[in-house]
Amino acid sequence: MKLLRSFCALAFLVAASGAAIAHAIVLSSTPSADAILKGAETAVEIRFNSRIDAGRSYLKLFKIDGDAVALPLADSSSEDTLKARATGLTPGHYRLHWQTLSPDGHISQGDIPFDVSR
Ligand SMILES: [Cu+2]
Repeated sequence: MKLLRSFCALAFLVAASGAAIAHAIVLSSTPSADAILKGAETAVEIRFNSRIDAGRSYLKLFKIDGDAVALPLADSSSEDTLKARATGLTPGHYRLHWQTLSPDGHISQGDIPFDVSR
């Protein structure tokens, strides 16, 4: 038990000292959190504070009380941005779920809620 505890402390120290290659944090997003959109389509773009591994990242769009909408990643010209296009949107509440792998080997994930209005 003592060994396990000191291992965790070491892992924490290693993680803390790796702050220069920190895991991905969202700097900005389209749609922005709690945005209210109109129309059936929107560009999706999430920019992170660091380079991300797009091949090990994904976006999923869920409609609250509805079906998940597949959201294939589009080619992004910059290494810190995930891009996609959401189509077939109908009015309601949505949750954009993102997951990505950053250079420090950490998986980060989060949700961006938004609404589509009539
Ligand atoms: Cu990290």
